[in-house]
Amino acid sequence: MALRNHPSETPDIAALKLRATSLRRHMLAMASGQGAGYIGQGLGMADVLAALYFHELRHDPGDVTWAERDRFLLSTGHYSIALWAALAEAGVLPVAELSTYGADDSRLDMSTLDTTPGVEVIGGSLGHGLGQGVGQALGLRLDKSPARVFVELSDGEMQEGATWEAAMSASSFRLDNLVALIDCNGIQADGKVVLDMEPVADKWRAFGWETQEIDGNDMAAVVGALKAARAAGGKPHAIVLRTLPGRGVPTLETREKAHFVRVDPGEWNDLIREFEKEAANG
Ligand SMILES: Cc1ncc(C[n+]2csc(CCOP(=O)(O)OP(=O)(O)O)c2C)c(N)n1
Repeated sequence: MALRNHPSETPDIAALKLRATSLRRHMLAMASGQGAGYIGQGLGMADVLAALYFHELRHDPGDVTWAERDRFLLSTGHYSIALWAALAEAGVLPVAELSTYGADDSRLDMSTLDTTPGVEVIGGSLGHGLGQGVGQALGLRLDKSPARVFVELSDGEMQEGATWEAAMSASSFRLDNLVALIDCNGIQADGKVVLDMEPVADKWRAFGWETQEIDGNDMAAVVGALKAARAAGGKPHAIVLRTLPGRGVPTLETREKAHFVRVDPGEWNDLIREFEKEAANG
């Protein structure tokens, strides 16, 4: 069993940042190839995905059904562009296949399909990831498995009752093998998050979760929070991630509508040039 990742006490932050840059590069190539994509969110979550797939998760890219693997559940299916980039970078999917993103018959849909290797749940209908994560965490505990479950969910999904039913269950069942990664990017479709969810961290604490709140685009902070979430203690862990949609591409960082980006072919080239300039400056 060749395990690519084992969380070490001395993570290589510089190498993880380079992975995040690589994920962003893959995402821009995918979206420009298709002419459109849910890229704002993906760019915002690139640092977290890099930290997970290249540091925190115990997984085997050569055997995505390994029973003891840590599970990563992407609750927001439309963030699939970020997952495809991470799975390809990790060696689960061929990098060449990324160019099929969003095309008819592609395995790399604009929303997740559970037939694609490395996908744990379908996330097209929002608000169900955390409940599925609770079920998986319970099942793994019953099996006495060391595997942990990481569920990504969005600020928009916190407006769905099912999320809080799951949150209540997780603390009631004392699921300390469960980590919620809450992407607070401040947008919900083509506007700001509709309902005021603040104070987000206090809500999770009130539901019995061990809660941290960090800058989700600060690699050292992400790795540190994931490390802290390894502690058992009878409570599920929530990490509230403040991320910037479009992170790494200034025009997208300041774009009012960053949910679904469709621009002209020439403009994609401009965005890629901007990204490479930023990436070169570190
Ligand atoms: C149950 C459900 N309702 C509505 C939608 C349609 N929908 C797709 S993405 C989206 C925006 C959700 O906002 P958020 O989850 O915060 O994601 P972001 O805006 O950051 O992409 C909506 C409403 C859906 N996929 N599932």
